[in-house]
Amino acid sequence: MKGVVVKVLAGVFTVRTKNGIYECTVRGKLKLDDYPVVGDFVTLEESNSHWVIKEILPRKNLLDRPRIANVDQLFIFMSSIAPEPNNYLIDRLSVLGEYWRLETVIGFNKTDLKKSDLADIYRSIGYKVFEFSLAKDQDLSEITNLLNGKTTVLAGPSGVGKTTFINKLLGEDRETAPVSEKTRRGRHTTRVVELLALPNSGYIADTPGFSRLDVFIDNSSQLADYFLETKGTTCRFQDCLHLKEPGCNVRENMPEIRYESYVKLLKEIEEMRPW
Ligand SMILES: Nc1nc2c(ncn2[C@@H]2O[C@H](COP(=O)(O)OP(=O)(O)OP(=O)(O)O)[C@@H](O)[C@H]2O)c(=O)[nH]1
Ligand SMILES: [Zn+2]
Repeated sequence: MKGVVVKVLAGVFTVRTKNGIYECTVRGKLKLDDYPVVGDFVTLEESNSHWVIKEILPRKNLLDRPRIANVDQLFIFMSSIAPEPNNYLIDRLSVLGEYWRLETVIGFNKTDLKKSDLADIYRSIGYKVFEFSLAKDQDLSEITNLLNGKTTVLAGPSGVGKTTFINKLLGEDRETAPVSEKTRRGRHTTRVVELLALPNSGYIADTPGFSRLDVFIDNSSQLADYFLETKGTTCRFQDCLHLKEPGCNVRENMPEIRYESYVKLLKEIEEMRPW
């Protein structure tokens, strides 16, 4: 039987299959690297009347912190106000999205309170940007269509409305947890990553901590490649970090606030280097 690991907690692997949810263990002693992670496609077999993960199918990708495999899409989730959107956070997340080759979309919630100042900038760069209000009875089908059939990670600061969004998406289709999980803390406080099955098809994961992810690009000259607006632009200078060189066309392709983030990220990466 095949399935997808939707949660890992205390050695119990929750696997969703066509026939329902199974709580599984792994076979014998595995090296830590061989353990299944959330998002893994696995095969199961029954052994002594309980279910065991027999095999992990090849991964398309593996994000770390949080560890989650086979991610298709990154949904950068902000609010236009309360809290104010943090463009530096958007930029580091968008860099991660490019680094992991994820489809990346950006959403600004709470447009009932304020129109987003940043939406047009990210649109001009080439990102798909949504502005919406979860407080209103707004049609979200454009967004839900984009989530269909994919595994999406939701990343954004606290208070922007991620939980409200997920509850709205799942609505009455929200699955109840298996009996043995009834004592778990609510999802609001839970700090483990969990894939939630969407009503049609696809999964979404709220990713606590994802926004804190370090940028782990070890060659600073590559950083600009992860800025979408520089795609297809080759700098006319060799070994250019696009900092001071007059006439650097990579720099010219970045909107000012993106360029500021680029410089800040570059500094962060250089400071992380042990040499
Ligand atoms: N005005 C307004 N308030 C909203 C909207 N969407 C959500 N909220 C409110 O914003 C607050 C935070 O929403 P949550 O869904 O808990 O935010 P979150 O991103 O999950 O935050 P954490 O759980 O801390 O990660 C709640 O009081 C929501 O009712 C909106 O579109 N407009
Ligand atoms: Zn340059």
